[in-house]
Amino acid sequence: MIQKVLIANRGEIAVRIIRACQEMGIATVAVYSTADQEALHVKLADEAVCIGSPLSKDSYLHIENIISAAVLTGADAIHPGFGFLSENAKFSEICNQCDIKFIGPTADMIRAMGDKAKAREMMIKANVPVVPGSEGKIEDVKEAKLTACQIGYPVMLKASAGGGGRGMRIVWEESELEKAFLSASSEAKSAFGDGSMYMEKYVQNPRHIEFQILGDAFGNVIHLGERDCSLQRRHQKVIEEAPSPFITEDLRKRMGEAAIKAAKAVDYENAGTIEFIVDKDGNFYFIEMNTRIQVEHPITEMITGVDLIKEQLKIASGKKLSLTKESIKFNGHAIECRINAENPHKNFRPCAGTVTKLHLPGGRGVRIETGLYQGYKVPPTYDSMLAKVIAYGDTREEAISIMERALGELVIEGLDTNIYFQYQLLNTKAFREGNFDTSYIERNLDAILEQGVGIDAE
Ligand code: MV4
Repeated sequence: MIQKVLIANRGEIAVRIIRACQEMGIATVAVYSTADQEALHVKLADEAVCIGSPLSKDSYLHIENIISAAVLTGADAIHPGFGFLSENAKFSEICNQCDIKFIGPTADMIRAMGDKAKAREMMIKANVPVVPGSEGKIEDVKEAKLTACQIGYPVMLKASAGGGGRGMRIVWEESELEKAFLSASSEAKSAFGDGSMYMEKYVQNPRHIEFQILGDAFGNVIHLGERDCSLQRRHQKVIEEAPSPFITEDLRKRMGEAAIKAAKAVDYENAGTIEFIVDKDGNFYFIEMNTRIQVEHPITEMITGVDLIKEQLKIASGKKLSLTKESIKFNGHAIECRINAENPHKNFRPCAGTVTKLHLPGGRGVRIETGLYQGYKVPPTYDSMLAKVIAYGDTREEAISIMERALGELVIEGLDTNIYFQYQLLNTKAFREGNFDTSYIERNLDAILEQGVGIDAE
């Protein structure tokens, strides 16, 4: 059993993990950079260790410093949260070599799924639908041309080591292919140290639907339904919801089965996410698997009543999943709005500064995940996400009205935020009708920014 967890992260996710540990009677160790001395996670943890200077590479990405902090405090497990070292196979390996349990999948699993071409190959073998494309990696321009010819244009070139939108190129016709292949590959080589590429048919304006899964050390795998993450801007999710307003009960069943098949095929352990894209005709395709807890995990928690962080801790301590397919009941509808320190009217330019005034909403159906408090100084060094507002209602309509009400109560002064932008997005006809895809925000940015609140909703 795990007795003390070091949280190798910061911000709201560090706070979220500390809270789960406290409820389970597990001691907590926060780590922090010198920019985070006053951060909430440092105040809430039982112990805190400074691991370096503000730049992530000198602190939250500094493996030796984090392991030293764990050894020094006698932590027997490390929770990596998301981002930073959460999908770093080397880190997972080193933790376990030091007899510190990494709360997540094995290094081999992280490595396999981190290689997107390999993941795709494994899914093909497991009979999980993937986008038509190359079997594995594409070695050169000649092979790229041949493959594109077979699947037909437009195609998408993707870096095996990429993911989350990095190292991708859309290619509309053969004349563009050579240049795109060479530039994407060299970009990937310098960004990830791996220039290998694969190819898929380009699916235009897809929905992004992901399934939450949990697997234990005994080969049991369950899914906890889907999240619709189609509302994004530049590969940053803006609003997520569960269940998806787009997919039918039949599609949900088939996608859920495919997600379980995917996780079982790789013998997955701990929490993970199977990402699919879904085209306008309802065809779905595996694109990536994320081997971490995700930012948007609370919406799944709201509709299932499952505490995913506690499940991660139980799985990591070798317990059998107590949840079964039959025991998981889906209820109601949850929406998450990410609140960022940014100015939507200045190309979403991020900002830093002191929170001079703060009022967090509450009441029925409202959940807030944040590391903010009044007087806290938001450093300029890290991600701009300040808080997540999660609304839960019996129906999608109720969840939306609870979210609108909650955003109206939320006050964050001293920084630019996207609170009003979220309000405007929530009030678009497309959102109200559940009729949007992954390029909706970029295509309609001006209209969204002009959208009033409440009045033009329908
Ligand atoms: C695609 C695609 C269309 N066709 N693959 C972007 C991030 C990475 N996870 C995969 N992505 C995409 N892959 C094919 N074959 C469109 C996207 C895509 C996207 C996917 C999910 C969520 C938002 C997106 C925004 C733009 C492009």
